Amino acid sequence: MTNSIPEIGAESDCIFIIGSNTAECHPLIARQVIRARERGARLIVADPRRTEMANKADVWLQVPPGYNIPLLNGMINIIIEEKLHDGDFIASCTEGFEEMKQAAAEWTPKRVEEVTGIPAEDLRKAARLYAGGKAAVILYCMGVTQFSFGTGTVVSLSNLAAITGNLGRPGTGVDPLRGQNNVQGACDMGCLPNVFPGYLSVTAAENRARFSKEWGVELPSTVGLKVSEVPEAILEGKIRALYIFGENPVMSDPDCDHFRKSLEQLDFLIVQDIFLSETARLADVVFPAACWGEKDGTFTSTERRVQLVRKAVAPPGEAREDWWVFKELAGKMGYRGLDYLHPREIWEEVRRVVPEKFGGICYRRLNEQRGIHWPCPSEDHPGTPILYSGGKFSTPSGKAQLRPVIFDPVQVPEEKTKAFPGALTGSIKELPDEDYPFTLTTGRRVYHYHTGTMTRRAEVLNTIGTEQLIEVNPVDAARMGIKDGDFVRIATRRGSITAKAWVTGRVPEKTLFTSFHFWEANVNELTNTARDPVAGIPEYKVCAARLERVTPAEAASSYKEKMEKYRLDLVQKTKEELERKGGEQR
Ligand SMILES: Nc1nc2c(c(=O)[nH]1)N[C@H]1C(S)=C(S)[C@@H](COP(=O)(O)OP(=O)(O)OC[C@H]3O[C@@H](n4cnc5c(=O)[nH]c(N)nc54)[C@H](O)[C@@H]3O)O[C@H]1N2
Ligand SMILES: Nc1nc2c(c(=O)[nH]1)N[C@H]1C(S)=C(S)[C@@H](COP(=O)(O)OP(=O)(O)OC[C@H]3O[C@@H](n4cnc5c(=O)[nH]c(N)nc54)[C@H](O)[C@@H]3O)O[C@H]1N2
Ligand SMILES: [Mo]
Repeated sequence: MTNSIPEIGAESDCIFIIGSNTAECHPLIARQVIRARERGARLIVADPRRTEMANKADVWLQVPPGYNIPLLNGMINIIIEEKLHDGDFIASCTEGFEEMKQAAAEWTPKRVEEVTGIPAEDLRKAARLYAGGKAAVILYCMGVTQFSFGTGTVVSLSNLAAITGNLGRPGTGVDPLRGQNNVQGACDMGCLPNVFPGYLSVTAAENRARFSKEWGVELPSTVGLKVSEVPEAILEGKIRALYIFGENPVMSDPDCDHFRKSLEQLDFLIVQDIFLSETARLADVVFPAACWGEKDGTFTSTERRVQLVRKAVAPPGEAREDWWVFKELAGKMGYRGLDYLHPREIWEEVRRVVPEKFGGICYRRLNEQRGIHWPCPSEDHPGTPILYSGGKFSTPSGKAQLRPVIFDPVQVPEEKTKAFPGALTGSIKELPDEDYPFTLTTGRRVYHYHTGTMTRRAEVLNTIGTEQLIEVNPVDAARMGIKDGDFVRIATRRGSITAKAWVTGRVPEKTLFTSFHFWEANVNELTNTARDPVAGIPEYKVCAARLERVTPAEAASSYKEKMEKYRLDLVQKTKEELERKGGEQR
């Protein structure tokens, strides 16, 4: 996030939520939005589904899955045309305005309405509200990024914020709501294929020298693979062994059957997890890990705030802290550089090697206050809740780079890419057709977390969010004779799943929504592996699907099939148990 969470509740007078089901996925941030509303702040929501936040909005833009770029270019266009932009900020703090403006110009309100169905008046209202705010903030999440053109859409958002001067001040900003408790920290520490800790590129010799000096080894100068590139690399024989920790890709990766098949080709698979996940079941070696309440260390939240976590209970059985497992394994392979005694020593190394970001964040201060926002270069520095203060950016020129973003649902014509050489482009990789007439979009429910390894073990959550549901619009349901609670099958070019229909106006016509929380009906058997060329993120949020009603008997046979696929060991165990019991009786 460019700005901090409390600013939303205290300072923002316009909040634009796009592609985020904030109430279900970031309930504490949703509270800030509600606080702001109580102060009179205005709310714009762009989401294909009528989410809780959409219900509370001044304007709800019901964008069809995949059409964010026309919507954003449309808003930019209106703002410039109605002279609502911040000319001073554009002149002194940005570069590339003219080209960006020309690329957006084709998306007149009328054209946006024709292509997306969003009423031109609603788009105008949204543009005026956003540009009219003194401090307007954008909150975005996976409904922006999980497309083969996610990077382009994020660039559109930063274009929108920059032309209205909504950066570098309290209550403004572009805030990606990060997902996991420590995904920000993992990225900060270099759990990415192209950077060392502190986002220092691996391709720059001076960066390699900095880390080599500390670690005493030569470091590779080439960028590694992104998660989404791993299955192909395995199938091509480029990867023979894989070490997975804190991830359950057999359930969470797109077209997961494909992922699973690739794992079978490995010579060796290690999985380190706190539970025996669907992926861990396929491993040669499983390292049981300690969970968050069982270890010391730091987590960095979505607002770049480094916080201490403290061990409350001892890990059960043979479970060990992740860092300890890495240390032991490195030791067995002859490297002693990870021989720390406590996570504090690891953090001290981070401070020493990347002082420009973390130098001033020490355990003493973290103990005294509730976290510090990086960058924080020295112990007398208060931390940085707001990035880009005074309109100064971290680019070589110090100015925000505005970039043209062009979109066509089918394919961006060549003359357009030629006309805008620096442009980011987007098109949807799988549009509905005769065979697959629905648009399928996927995501989360409030009761469960991702692949359910943790939340499906929590009794209370399991009694509320008991089963997979497929959201179907009442008009489609009536046409197809589907009643609420009937069993339905969704099929795409990659596979099929069966679950109960939830007939609801939350989803638009011809659109289906469901989650990846349930192995017995895992939507990732259906999703598309097309991915963003820059970020590598897959197009989880849109693919073409077919829907049909099925009988309870067909649903039961589908359940059995998935049981055998994901829980083969359990099936085997039950069989053995039955045989043993049978034997005892005899
Ligand atoms: N309860 C719960 N909370 C969670 C998680 C969880 O599993 N369960 N996971 C955490 C993680 S890691 C993450 S990344 C976040 C994800 O948080 P979110 O991104 O908020 O959640 P999603 O359900 O993936 O999708 C958000 C919304 O995107 C919308 N959407 C789909 N297509 C489009 C589109 O083209 N345009 C727009 N504007 N919207 C679109 C969907 O209708 C949906 O409402 O949640 C975090 N919080
Ligand atoms: N269709 C569809 N698919 C999606 C998405 C979507 O919106 N739609 N969203 C994507 C997104 S944003 C995300 S973040 C991914 C999430 O995908 P995953 O990260 O694969 O899903 P999780 O279920 O969170 O898996 C985390 C694993 O870590 C384990 N774990 C928890 N704590 C610890 C620990 O301290 N140490 C270790 N070693 N293990 C631990 C848990 O038991 C669990 O098995 O899914 C992606 N997949
Ligand atoms: Mo995520």
